[in-house]
Amino acid sequence: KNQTPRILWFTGLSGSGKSTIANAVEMRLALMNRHTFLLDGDNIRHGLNRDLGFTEADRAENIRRIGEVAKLMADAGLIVLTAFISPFRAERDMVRAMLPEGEFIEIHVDTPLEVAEARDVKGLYQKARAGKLKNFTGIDSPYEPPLDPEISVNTVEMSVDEAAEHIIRAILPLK
Ligand code: GGZ
Repeated sequence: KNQTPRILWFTGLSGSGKSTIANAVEMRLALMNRHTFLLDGDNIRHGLNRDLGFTEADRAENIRRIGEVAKLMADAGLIVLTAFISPFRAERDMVRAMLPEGEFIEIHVDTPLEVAEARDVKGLYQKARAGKLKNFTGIDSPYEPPLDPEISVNTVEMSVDEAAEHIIRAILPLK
């Protein structure tokens, strides 16, 4: 496949490992002298999208804005990595449609709900099960897994480093 990756779009459940793996991929790209930028909850949901919550409409708007920002950064010459749950196919496909064929790389961080919930690094699943956190993805808000992602990583079988290596190999050669 002749790909020129511009946006590496990570999607998966809360606690699936999106940010961790995206960081590991970004580090490898930096070692290859690529200019990158990682968009994640820390720099988007606390800033540009601080007005948005977790209703379906707000999540859709969250992803729409992230897509527009990622496109601008890609146009500026960066390889953009995004790490958001991005639970809906429609919004992921909308971003895909903004770029020429082969420039949008959808990466499914395929961690089963049971595994993410068992890890529960931030205790959010416990809160969601207790009804203290509403509209939680996988509990009482939907996640639509990609049907045909460019890349899928199984975090049960792969370590963070193995997943990052797998992703780098899949996007080579970089132009
Ligand atoms: C899902 C939530 C929720 C609800 C707060 N549902 O594990 P985290 O903490 O660090 O990642 C989750 C993050 C999800 O934000 P995104 O912008 O990636 O979501 S989306 O793409 O659906 O718009 C979680 C935290 O925010 N969080 N409430 N109700 N995750």
